Amino acid sequence: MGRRIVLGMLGLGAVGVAAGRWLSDGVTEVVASTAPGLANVLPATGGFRIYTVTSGYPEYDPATYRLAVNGLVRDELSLSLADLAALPQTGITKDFQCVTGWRVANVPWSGVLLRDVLTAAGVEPGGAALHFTSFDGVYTESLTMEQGMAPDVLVATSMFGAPIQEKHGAPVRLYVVPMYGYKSLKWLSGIEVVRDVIPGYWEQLGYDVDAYVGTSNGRSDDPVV
Ligand SMILES: Nc1nc2c(c(=O)[nH]1)N[C@H]1C(S)=C(S)[C@@H](COP(=O)(O)O)O[C@H]1N2
Ligand SMILES: [Mo]
Repeated sequence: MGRRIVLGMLGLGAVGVAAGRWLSDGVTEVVASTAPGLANVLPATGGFRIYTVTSGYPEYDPATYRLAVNGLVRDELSLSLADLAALPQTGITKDFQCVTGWRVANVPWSGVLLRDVLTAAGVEPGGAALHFTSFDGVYTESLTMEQGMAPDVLVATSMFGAPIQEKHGAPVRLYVVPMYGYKSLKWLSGIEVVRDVIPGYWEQLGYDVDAYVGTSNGRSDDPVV
């Protein structure tokens, strides 16, 4: 996957790092703050800003990548990329909106609906919420089960007709259509079915757990649905 210098591995957390350097595709300024979207800002591409709270993109091997689905489920799953590709594929073209204000219109995504993954695992009684983890080792997210079972929440493997790029969360990220971008966790490695919502990374720092575009976080953006 190429060598990466990941500052996070040197023990530099995201919040609290005033500035750093990240060396990969050229030298890039990395800044940090406590706003979801102004964490570590790498160069903008196609209207997107690239965010990571760990000062780089975590490495993975496509051959050994697995998405773990566990917790209150009938069958724990460990899904390879081939397993994900074998599940029903769904395409969704919608806007991507960050709570800090930027929006990219009409982004084509595809992958497996989260509800299809959950159905394959079989949610047990009492499984009322979802806890998502990233193999960056830091970022987390949450949804209620009802939110996660909606027909516009994608375990995305493709974006703009191509495999998701590393900077956008390769090989697998969430895309939660109706919510601000911080819900769309990158570098997805785990989906745990739990009883109660566990607030995610930015939510522990004060952002709304229910992150609907247009009604949350004191913003009034046009909804993307
Ligand atoms: N693992 C991880 N996922 C993340 C983030 C992050 O810092 N780390 N940032 C979130 C935020 S605030 C936004 S707006 C989107 C940005 O997606 P992009 O980096 O592909 O543009 O990713 C979200 N998912
Ligand atoms: Mo964001």
